[in-house]
Amino acid sequence: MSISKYDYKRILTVQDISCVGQCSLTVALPILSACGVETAVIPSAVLSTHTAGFKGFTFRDLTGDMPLILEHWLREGIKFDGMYTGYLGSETQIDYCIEIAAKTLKDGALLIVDPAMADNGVLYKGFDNDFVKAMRKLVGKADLAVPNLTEACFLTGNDYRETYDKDYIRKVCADLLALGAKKVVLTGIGFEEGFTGVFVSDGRSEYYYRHEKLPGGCHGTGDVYASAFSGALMRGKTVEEAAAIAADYTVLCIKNTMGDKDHWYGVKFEPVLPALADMLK
Ligand code: PXL
Repeated sequence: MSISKYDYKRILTVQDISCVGQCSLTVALPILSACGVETAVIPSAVLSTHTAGFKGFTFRDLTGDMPLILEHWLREGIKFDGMYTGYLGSETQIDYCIEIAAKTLKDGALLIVDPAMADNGVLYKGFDNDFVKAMRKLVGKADLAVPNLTEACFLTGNDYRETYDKDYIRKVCADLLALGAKKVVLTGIGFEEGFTGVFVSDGRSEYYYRHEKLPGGCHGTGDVYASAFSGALMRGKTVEEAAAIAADYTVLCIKNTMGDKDHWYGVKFEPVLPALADMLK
């Protein structure tokens, strides 16, 4: 096998570890590694499982470790080419993420924010309006904000709709950009029966990538998408290319999981990781 040479980048991802459930760090770390990107992590909390469907999960908050980790990294002069934030557990963690980004990102590095906090019109268990308000600040610092439509509506105060036209989506994007985000990658946006897609806008230009809509929702697809998107960006793909690659990979993951009733808690993303690596060649 030949050794492939490319611009090798280091990304930091900050999110929880759900020990079982195929989401957050147990998805981000393998996907970013498969993309060929050095990945550093800050686990913001450790849960026995994710919170969407399991009962009685444990939750160990690691907020107190975040400033200590940052202090050590500053002493070591550790810097990153990118930072990707996912599910965070509190307003304080959001503030630490803003500080970590300000102090550890190299010039020109990208801050990618997935405001993982809601889906299907409702906030996940444990989140409230104060958290949404704090998340607006982090989204405002993002080079790339990667929300689904529910998250985008909570962030901007727009009514969540199941059906809509392009002008509604343009308004939601404009309101996200008004928070300060430089570019928005809105996931799960469908204008036609049987299709969904990704809508990308920076207020000057827009791009829409349509893909198959598969029946039934799968938990964890937002984390799969944001991880693959971040990995593809770190591999030098354009935002539009990365948005499309991440969509194609997420569809593959869902197809690989559909029909397995025992696997309701996440997507079987591992068997199709080689396809993601191929898309980045
Ligand atoms: O997939 C997002 C996610 C991440 N981490 C935890 C969650 C969820 C969604 O419910 O509960 C702990």
